[in-house]
Formats: sequence, structure tokens, C-alpha cells
Amino acid sequence: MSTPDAFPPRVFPEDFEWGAATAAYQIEGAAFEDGRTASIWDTFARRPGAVLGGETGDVACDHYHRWVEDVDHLAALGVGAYRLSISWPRVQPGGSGALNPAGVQFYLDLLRALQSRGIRPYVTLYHWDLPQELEDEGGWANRSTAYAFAEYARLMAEVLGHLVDTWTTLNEPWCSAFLGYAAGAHAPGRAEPDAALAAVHHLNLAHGLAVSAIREVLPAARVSVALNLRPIRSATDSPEDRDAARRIEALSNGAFIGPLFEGVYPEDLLRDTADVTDWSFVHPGDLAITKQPIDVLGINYYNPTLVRRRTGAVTTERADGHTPSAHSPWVAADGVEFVPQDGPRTAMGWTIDPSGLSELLLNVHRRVPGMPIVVSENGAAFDDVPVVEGGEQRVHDPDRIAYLHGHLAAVAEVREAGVDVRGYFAWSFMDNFEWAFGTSKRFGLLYVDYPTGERTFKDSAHWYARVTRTGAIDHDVEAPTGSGVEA
Ligand code: PNW
Repeated sequence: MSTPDAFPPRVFPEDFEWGAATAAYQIEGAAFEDGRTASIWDTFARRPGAVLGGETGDVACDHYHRWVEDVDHLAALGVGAYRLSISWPRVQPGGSGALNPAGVQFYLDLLRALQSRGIRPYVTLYHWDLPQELEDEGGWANRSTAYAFAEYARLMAEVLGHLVDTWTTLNEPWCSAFLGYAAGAHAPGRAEPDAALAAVHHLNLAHGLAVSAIREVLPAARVSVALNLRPIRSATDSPEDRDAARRIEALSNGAFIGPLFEGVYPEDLLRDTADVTDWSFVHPGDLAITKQPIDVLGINYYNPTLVRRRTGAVTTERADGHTPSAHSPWVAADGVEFVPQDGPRTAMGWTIDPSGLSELLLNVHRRVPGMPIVVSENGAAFDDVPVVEGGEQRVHDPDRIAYLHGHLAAVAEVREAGVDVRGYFAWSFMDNFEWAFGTSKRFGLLYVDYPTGERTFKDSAHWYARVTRTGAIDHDVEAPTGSGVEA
């Protein structure tokens, strides 16, 4: 172990992008201020039983009013980049027509403040807060939503383009489609497998249309998408278990990598889902649109996925950590069982396994050769408890430090093996509204005291600040223990 001042050896190059990430609905609050209209999350959170404790994002971290202070905290973290998302209904109420000047001004001010601190903004256009009016017309199951999204992207490129470093079209379209439209665990809370597959395609189409729209306005734009790809592991080498893994590989990874980088939907995906849909929502020419060249691929990784052929009855899928729901997000996969894995877990119940990240990065490197990658989200929720020491509030979170350290070591390892990983964004900059779990799950480097809104650097934030300054990761690491959620 080394002391903070001893400067352990640099593992990452000078130009490695160190970042932290958030999303609009999870931090902004001010849900109905200055002309913002409802998103599907405002509506969904008001549905009884949808969010733990009946919480909403009405206030969240109140970032809409505290952004000046938050930019100071980002600067203190030493990050070179900040990944944020734009609330579509804040800048374009209702999802169509004219922009809302007050909403645009908020992002102009925020982006200028970041720029003045030398922090590069990575801007995600869609992190799950679809304007409610578009959902009322069918949401992502309706093809016209993809065109509405492209128009919104074009408008954002026009008004914010001079201040944005990297555009990310969508965050985790798997979650939007399957948690939103099949499991019903996320907004809009629909359990319609055929609509979920239509949503997959319309999200892929929206991505492609938006990439073109951004490039029409900004020919030199750096464009990205953030996918929650998974390393899928088969419990045994039996043909049945391997077939289960193949099916989940197609639903998790192939359904996005195929159309975005290869210009096809995997044949096995079409075959596996043939009883659910005939895929007639894929029109001639669509796969040329979805396969727009992009500059960098964002990968969000939290935990590995272990599957086998189902032997028992279908139960509510919990092993992979999505929100408990009466419905599975895994369309046409009743014959697959998700196997709980041994070892330490986070407060989400998610297995801690950095080897899943190296495996995933190697898989993507092989499947999408030459594509620069950033880890656009990685991090962990633990049951953080603030303590007062010497009159100062502290949050000791050794498990989070160990999690980040282990996963950064995995990134360093695959970089040595030739995988082109250019950056890493910790999820999250601060504790926030964790979707169906509300504020009960804390992923932040900064602790947020929700009653007062006060932010405190956790020990992991101090640790990460040393990482961002030195490019070295071996500062004061303790052994991982997990927070006590047992397998
Ligand atoms: C991602 N799953 O969500 C999101 O991009 C973040 O907004 C979120 O806060 C973070 O990860 C932590 O959850 C996910 O069920 C939600 O597989 C659910 C799943 C995956 C990612």
C-alpha cells in the first residue's frame, strides 16, 4: 500500500479520459419548473407501487438549482469529462415543436461552466425521459418516435453544438425497450413483448437518424451511443445451457450490435422471437440507417450474467438484478434461468466481478474491430452511512473503492491486450434517484443528504480524485467484502 503522496506507478496514459456520469431525471429535480412538461418517468413514478416508497424525481438532487456548486465538485474530483443527459421535455416540451428558451438556457449555462473549468461535456440525448405526449402516441413502439427524436437531436446540435465534446444518442436502449415495455419495471410500465421488440428497432432507428441529424449540423461532431452490453456465461458446457446463453446473447448484445455495427438483426434473434413478432416494423433500408458510423462506443457494465436451461418453474427474474416485476424483460426466453452467482454483492444484489468487464471488453473488441471504447458507466451501490469525525462529516466506503479499483485494473489489463479503451466514467458523480428504487440505492462518489441537499465527498471520491490526478490506481485499497447482501 502506498500513501497518497508516494505516487504509485501510472497505469493509464496522460490522455486517458477520466469522468463521472449522471442522468437528468436522476439528479435535476425541478420537474415542472420553467416550462418543463412531464416525461414518462414523471407519470410512471406516480403509479402506485412503481417506485419504492412512492418516491418521484420531482426534487431528486435539486441539481437544477445547485449546478454551480456541482460544477465546483466536479472540478475538485479532477475529472476531465462529465457525462450528463438532457431532459428532452425540458428543452422541447411535449417532444415536438419549438424549443423552450428557459430549458435551453439551463444547459447553456451548465455547459459553459464546465467549459470554463476545462471539463469536457459528454452529452446523452436520451436517458429514459421520453416526453409523455410521445408515449401517448405509442412511445418507442411507434415508429414516429424515432423521427421525433432525430428532430430533437438536430435542434440540440444547433443550439448546444459549440459546447459539447461528445454526443451520445441513447443510454442503454436494452433497458428502455425491455424494462420499459416487456417487464414493465421502468417507465412507461408496459408488459407487451411485441411492443418491446418494436421498441428495440425504433430505438436503433432513432440512434441512426440522430447520428445523421447531428452530423448534418456539425460535420466534425464526435458521436457515440451507450449500450449496457453483457458478458453472457453458460453454467455448463451442455448444449442446452449453451443454447440458453446464445439466446440471451442475442437479446442483450446482438439486438444492438447487429443493427448498429453490422447492419443486420441476428438470424437467431429473429428465429427465437418469431412467435412474438414477425419483425415487419423493420422497413427496407432501415438497417442502412441504423448502421451509421460512430466515433466511440460507450459500454455500461455492472455485473456478469450467468444462465442455464430452466429446469424449475418460471419465477420472477431477480438473479440479474433488475427491478422485481411480475413480468420478465427476457422476451421469448422462458426456458432460460438466470443463475445467482457466488461471492460478494453490492446493495443492488449485483455480483461483484471485474473479470466480467475484461471479458466484455475483449468480446466487443473482437466483434466490432477497431472501434474506440469508453466505459461510460461503472460503479456500485452500497449502504453508505455518514459519520461525524472531528466536526466533519465523512463517509467511509471501502467497498466502493475496492469495486472501482478492481474494475479499473480490468480496464488496464485489456488495454495491455490491445483493446482500445479511451476513458472511464464512474457511475455516479453523486447519489441520485435510482429509478424504481428511488433514493434508497446510493451509487454516488458524493453522498447526498436528501432532506437538505447537502453533498459530501465519500472516501471513494477522495480516492478517485487521486486517480484522476495521477493516472495510477493503487492508492490505499482495502480488500472487498461486499455490503452483506448474500447470494
Ligand atoms: C443503468 N438491469 O441502469 C443506468 O444507465 C443508470 O441510469 C442507473 O442508475 C445505473 O445503471 C445503475 O442501475 C440499469 O436491470 C438499470 O440490468 C437496470 C439494469 C441495468 C442498468
